[in-house]
Amino acid sequence: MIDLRSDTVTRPTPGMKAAMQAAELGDDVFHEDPTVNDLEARVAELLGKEAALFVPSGTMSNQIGIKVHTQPGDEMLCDVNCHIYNYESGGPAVLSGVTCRTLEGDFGILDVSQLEGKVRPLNDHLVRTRIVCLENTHNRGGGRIYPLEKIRAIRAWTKQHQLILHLDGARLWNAIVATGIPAATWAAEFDTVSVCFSKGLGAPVGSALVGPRDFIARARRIRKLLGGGMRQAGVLAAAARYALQHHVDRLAEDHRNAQVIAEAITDTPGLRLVPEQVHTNLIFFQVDPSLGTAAEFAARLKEQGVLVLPTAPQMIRACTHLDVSTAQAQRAAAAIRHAVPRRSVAVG
Ligand code: TLP
Repeated sequence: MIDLRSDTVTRPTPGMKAAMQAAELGDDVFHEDPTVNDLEARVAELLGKEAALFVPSGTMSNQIGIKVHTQPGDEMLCDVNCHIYNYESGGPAVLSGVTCRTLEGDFGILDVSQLEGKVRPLNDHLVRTRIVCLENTHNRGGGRIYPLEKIRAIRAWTKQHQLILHLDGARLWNAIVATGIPAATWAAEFDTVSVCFSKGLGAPVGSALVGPRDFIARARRIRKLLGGGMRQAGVLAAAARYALQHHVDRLAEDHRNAQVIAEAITDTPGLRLVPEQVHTNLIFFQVDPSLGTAAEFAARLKEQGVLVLPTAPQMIRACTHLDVSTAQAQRAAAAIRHAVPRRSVAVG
């Protein structure tokens, strides 16, 4: 099977497993796991922040971030399709008592003009506008990369209004590789950043939350509260460290493979890329109802050994990653072309 459902489906490589096996371990709740400590130091340095916290998932990382930054009754501003609002089980409401005010981004990308006028005045009746969350690359935006100048304009605006700016950078690595803009340049615009090792980087588990030292100390406490204090977590941190060392630059291959699949979609009548351009490793496409539903189309691809993810009645996501070779991307492209019945062409 060629599994294009998500870049979370990768399995640790032999090199990664060897690194996990060799990891020096201790009890991380006592701050005594040398591998976790080393990973946290490296990630903080890479992102140009004072400190980092290793956590089990991107969801926990984002939600700890929101909880530390807010009080119940606060409000978060975000794009309507962002992961934090849609796919984290209502975390801001459940865990932090925070309401979300959503804005219609352009495939996930907000312009500062959309934020203007959205800060609520101080008034006993109103929620307190407290935090803005962005996502880069944007998952439901089709893997879109946030233009740095747009982030900078939003940052200037959040500073002006004394709001927190948090980044869900689950796939920030893809943006770094696609643009050549270093991690620290992106992170400099945010108070806090969450990054994942378990997406394109291919680690089995793990994310990191980075920010100022006092923020991370408070985040550590919330991680414990949520049951995310892990003991000999170095076995997982070793995988993340290996991924950082070996699997960042190769994301360019995933982006090239995504183009191979995108081309097949563009060439195939009845299928349409949404958005029309694929910039990183996520490919979203619409299935014309004449070809059936997204689920039916996905079932036809499955018969040919390709798994994709229906995300709406007529929408599908495909995703390239570490466990998809160029030859497999080409096979998936051929399967897509094959899954659409050829129209008979009148001859003569
Ligand atoms: N995304 C998963 C699903 O939850 C949709 C996927 O397959 O893409 N931020 C972003 C932008 C994400 O895409 C994800 C995972 C997360 C956060 C959450 O990470 P985990 O799964 O580690 O909690």
